[in-house]
Amino acid sequence: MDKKDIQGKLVVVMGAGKSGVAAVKLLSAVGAKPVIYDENGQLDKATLLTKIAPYTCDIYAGCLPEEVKKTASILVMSPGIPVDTPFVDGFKELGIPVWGEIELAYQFAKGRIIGITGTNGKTTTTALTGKIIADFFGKSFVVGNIGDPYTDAALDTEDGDVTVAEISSFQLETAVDFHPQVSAILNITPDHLNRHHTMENYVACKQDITKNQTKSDVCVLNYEDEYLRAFGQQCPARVVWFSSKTVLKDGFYQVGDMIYRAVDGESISVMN
Ligand code: UMA
Repeated sequence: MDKKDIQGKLVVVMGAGKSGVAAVKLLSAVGAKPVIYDENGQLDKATLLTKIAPYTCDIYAGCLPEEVKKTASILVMSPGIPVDTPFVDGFKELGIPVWGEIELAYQFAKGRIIGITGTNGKTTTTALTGKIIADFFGKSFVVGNIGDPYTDAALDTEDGDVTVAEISSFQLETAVDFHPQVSAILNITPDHLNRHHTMENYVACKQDITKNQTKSDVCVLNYEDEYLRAFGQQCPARVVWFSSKTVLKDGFYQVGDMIYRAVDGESISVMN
């Protein structure tokens, strides 16, 4: 999105945690008019204002006035807040786009993205990938569920940069145009079912990291995961498999202490 398209527009940021604070700062920096809404009626507004300094905005705790809702251009959700609620439906019925904080960052970020999801191991994988990218390119941006909101870094990214983003299923629910050039789904086991209701929804959410990818992009998948092995057949991106158990004909696999790369059945050792 071009900054001029959002200048002066009222944006409701829902949630006053890390994501909400970073979203308000980005929106203020690009000239939008953010307001924060949090369902916690006991919210400490004074502390929140110190977190969003040097910017400032209206804060609504416990209730959002109808006139604010009606004049909003976008609703930006924090990841911890469910989206299948009458409150969020109300925005959708008014035709107001509902974005997650990741989508907001993506709209203003530059460069390429590696997006990493999965039930377990994504924080470690994101941190290690960020280190590899920083060693190779001289710098990297490591963001997302790992604890540093993408919106904090988005405006600092430039065309040649690589951002490594840990993306949770909550964040994928509200991604719209978010398009990583490389995605990875490490594994899928039952988790967060109170939020996603069924395993089917949760699996679909994880797979959605590829929804804007094409065959020019790459999706790294775990060959040992039954959901992912099936998804590999219909994945919109070019799949690169990895396995810690199976000697693959194509992909990366581990035998003993060694990691190998196989192409058309020909293997070379990559590293110990
Ligand atoms: N709130 C509401 N209504 C609700 C729930 C919460 O108004 O129904 C308000 C709370 O009062 C609070 C705010 O929302 O003020 C909290 O928002 P949040 O829960 O989205 O928390 P943030 O501090 O913004 O942190 C979020 C992620 N939290 C969750 O996904 C629950 C952090 O992931 C993430 O690091 C951070 O954004 C930066 O992007 C944490 C997490 O537990 C680590 N993630 C889960 C996981 O890893 O399993 C998915």
